Amino acid sequence: MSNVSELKVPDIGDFSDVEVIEVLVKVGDRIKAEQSLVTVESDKSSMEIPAAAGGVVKAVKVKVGDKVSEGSPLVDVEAEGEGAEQAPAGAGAQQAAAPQAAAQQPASQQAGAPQADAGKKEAPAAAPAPAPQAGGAGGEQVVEVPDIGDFSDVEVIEVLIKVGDAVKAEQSLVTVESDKSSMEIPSAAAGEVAELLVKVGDKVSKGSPLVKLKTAGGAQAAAPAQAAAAPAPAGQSQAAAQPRAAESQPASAASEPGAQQAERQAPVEPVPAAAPGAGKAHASPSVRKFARELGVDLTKVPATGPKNRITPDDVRNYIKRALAQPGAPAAAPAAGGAGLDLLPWPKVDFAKFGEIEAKPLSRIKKISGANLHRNWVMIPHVTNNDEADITDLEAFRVQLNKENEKAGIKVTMLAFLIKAVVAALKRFPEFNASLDGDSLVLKKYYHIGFAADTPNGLVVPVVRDADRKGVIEIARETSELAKKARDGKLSPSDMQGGCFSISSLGGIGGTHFTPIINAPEVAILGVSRSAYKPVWDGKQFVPQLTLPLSLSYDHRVIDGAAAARFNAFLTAVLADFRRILL
Ligand code: CAO
Repeated sequence: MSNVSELKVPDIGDFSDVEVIEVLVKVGDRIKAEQSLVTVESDKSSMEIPAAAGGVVKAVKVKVGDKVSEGSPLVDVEAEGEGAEQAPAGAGAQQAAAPQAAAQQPASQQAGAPQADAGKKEAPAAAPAPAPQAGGAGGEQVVEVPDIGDFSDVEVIEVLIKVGDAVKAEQSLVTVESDKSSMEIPSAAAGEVAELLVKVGDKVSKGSPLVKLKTAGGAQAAAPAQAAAAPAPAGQSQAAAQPRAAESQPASAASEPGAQQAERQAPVEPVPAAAPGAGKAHASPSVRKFARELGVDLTKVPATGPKNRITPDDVRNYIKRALAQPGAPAAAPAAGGAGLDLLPWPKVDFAKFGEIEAKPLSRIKKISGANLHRNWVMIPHVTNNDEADITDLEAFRVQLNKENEKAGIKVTMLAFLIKAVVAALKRFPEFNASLDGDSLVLKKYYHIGFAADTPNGLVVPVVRDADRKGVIEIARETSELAKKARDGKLSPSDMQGGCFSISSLGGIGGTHFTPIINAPEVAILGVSRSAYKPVWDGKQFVPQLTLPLSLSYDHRVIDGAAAARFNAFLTAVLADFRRILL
């Protein structure tokens, strides 16, 4: 008899709302109890979540980029016959419990709790066992591995500091790794590194000494220049050893969606956290983060570390090699002549000419700016301008809105444009594609992004599966997403997976403009303000409501003729929406 159970994320302490970086099973897979289902990662650790029961995977309920917490559904499995496996802990499949201690504890530890069972234990001495020896006058302090539950005898895979470094409280000292997860151990105190007490390959457990620090007065006496690394107050020093739940993203995600997006996912980010196969690369969280910041796909980086692990140097060397290749955008002129041998940016003392105010760029602006810059420099853009006759469509839209007034849903031109773009993408599939080296990845799904102007900068929420939605549903969704964008509440998944973007400035003004392609997409449609124009119909001038369309395309992928055809098709659909049915 068929017996399908839902396997969920088990109790993993405070380690909540963490991102899925890899899904390790697919529908049809035959899995065993304890087999890893997904890998999750916070900024300081990663872990695999094991199955509580074995069977055949019937449905996978998460995807890369999703955030999960305890109780989040992961997969449905169908138990097979009498031999159906259960987790040793006997947990029902519904509870998906009992991940191996080695996998579970570090997560909860990382998440702010050496209290692996947060709430059950008192916040234990996450601080190193010996109380800081440093008094007000300073001294030396040995920082040890705090209580990290059953996560014992684990290998040090990275030492992140060296003798002489000024270390801040909470700064990561080493990365340790078990067979299922890795985590960084933070310092309980601030000071100068006097001696390293571990090296790569050592096994450590709770209480293992990691580093000897010169703290406070001692450090100052020895090296006054290090004063900036002021030791944390005692209370803070205690807290320091508690890896922090707060560092798992939700708070900042909520407040800085664009920045998150830019860091973690396309289109405004270089390499999604979900880069295909990235999770399969063997690397510590800090190396993953480093790679993400630089837009490096870890699956392409040759590993030289122990057990085939990717080290920070492997990432650096990969980038150096990539830059040295002929044609690399940032290659130095000497390395092949492809570099931009530009004059330095002009430095002007503006205050000499009048009153000024320096205002730092928002985080979203800084990150999206860097992405826009890369896209502008790396993609050979061409923009094809056209005009669509939307006289009838606008009349229809106004009529629809009158009819639906009570329902409170405003049908926007943007919603019609999304629908029309989907029809055009179906007709011209190379526009629904991304370049991957020498191949073109053609997408069979239709997720359309739209640029939204927010007080903090530009973000690009995505309407998923727009081909399967009607205009009214799309209008509702774009209005919800635009509101979330303005409120700074977009989640990373709201901005992922876009195939093609629309930038509509129609509500504001302008005649035409050159939108910048949202890499790795290959085209973007800019829409300006519609206006009545006199158009000759063969006998007379008639008024026509005309919508300016500016299609920027990646000329490496799309020829000028194809772009003109795409725009012509789009204008035909907008002029007579019945064409969408053809
Ligand atoms: N021509 C003329 N009027 C237009 C129009 C067009 N192409 N598109 C919209 N309008 C009008 C609408 O009819 C509406 O007027 P009423 O308030 O009188 O009904 C008004 O403009 C506002 O339109 P809307 O509520 O339908 O919003 P929208 O769909 O135009 O835009 C959104 C939504 C999220 C795209 C918009 O708020 C936004 O952020 N636009 C800026 C995008 C941007 O910054 N792009 C540049 C990126 S590159 O730097």
